[in-house]
Amino acid sequence: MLAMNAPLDYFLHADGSASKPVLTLDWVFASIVVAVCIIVGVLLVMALFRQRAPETVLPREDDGLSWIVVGTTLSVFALLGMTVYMLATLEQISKPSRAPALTINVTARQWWWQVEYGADDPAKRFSTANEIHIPTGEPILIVLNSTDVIHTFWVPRLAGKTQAIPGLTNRQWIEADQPGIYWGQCTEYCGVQHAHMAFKVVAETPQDFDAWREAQAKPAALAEGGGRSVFMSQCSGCHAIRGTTAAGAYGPDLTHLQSRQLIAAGLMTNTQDHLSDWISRPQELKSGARMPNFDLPAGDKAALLSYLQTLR
Ligand code: HEC
Ligand SMILES: [Cu+2]
Repeated sequence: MLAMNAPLDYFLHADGSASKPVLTLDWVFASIVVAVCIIVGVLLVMALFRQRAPETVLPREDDGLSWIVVGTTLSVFALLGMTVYMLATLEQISKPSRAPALTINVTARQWWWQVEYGADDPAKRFSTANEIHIPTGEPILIVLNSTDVIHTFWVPRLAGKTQAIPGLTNRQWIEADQPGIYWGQCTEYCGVQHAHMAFKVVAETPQDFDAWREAQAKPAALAEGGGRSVFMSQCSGCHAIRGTTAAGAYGPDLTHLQSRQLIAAGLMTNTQDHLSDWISRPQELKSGARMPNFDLPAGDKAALLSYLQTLR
């Protein structure tokens, strides 16, 4: 039932200009480190097996000094070179080549990601969760905050790690060359459900992105029926549904819940059964999550579930 199925090698690829220089740096550094280990190993084995005539006297004082000089010089140059290369890479990825086309506010929370898209027109602003859509081929600015503890935002294929710290705003830019789904994960231990704090970056063509954005900005379709009033009485304190009076900001915005493929930050796929299970026992599925178990009468539960299905 776990929906986190990021490919295992997801951190060994780079798909945008914020991550490519870092991946090259990784491989260069890894090669140097492995080469040094091999050289040291070979020298050690050679020294261990070197035969010395039994009558040999202890080495003279200057014996071996030239090797020390060679070794030290090589190390100094290698380390210096690596430092310069690393600083150059950091500089290269510190800023995108042109101003970001879009700014997305991401707030890390125990244990999910709130994702907000701003707009000059208040009617076009919206909030979603755990799924960040971006257009391809454009640098995107992620403005990071946290409401509780320190988390770390990491989409390995698109950029390096950036901390989300309460009371501090950090910035990270990302860019995807090709449409695709790029897995992200909180990479700073932030409590028991740290491992279940995943998210997805969905990169799509600018046209697809605009269509998505337009659909998300719309309020929820009007739905009457019992389910809506169950939602208003039980859930609206924590969850917002734009177009209704539900304006809770403690949990994910559910206006377009059905447009998301996963729920509870990558824990489960978004199916009717999983939603039903999630509402009944979040404390068993994601123990410690900030949503209580709901033991609703069967009729209310069924009505609530069909109401949730209307949130497309
Ligand atoms: C005390 C606040 C609170 C109440 C009340 C509450 N929730 Fe939640 N809900 C949360 C939080 C916090 C999360 C995020 C949990 C996580 O992923 O760690 C959440 C997650 C969810 C999700 C998954 C959304 C997503 O995109 O991942 C659904 C669906 C949901 N709640 C439905 C409901 C329903 C239906 C009710 C009413 C029966 C309800 N919630 C009541 C706090 C609450
Ligand atoms: Cu976290």
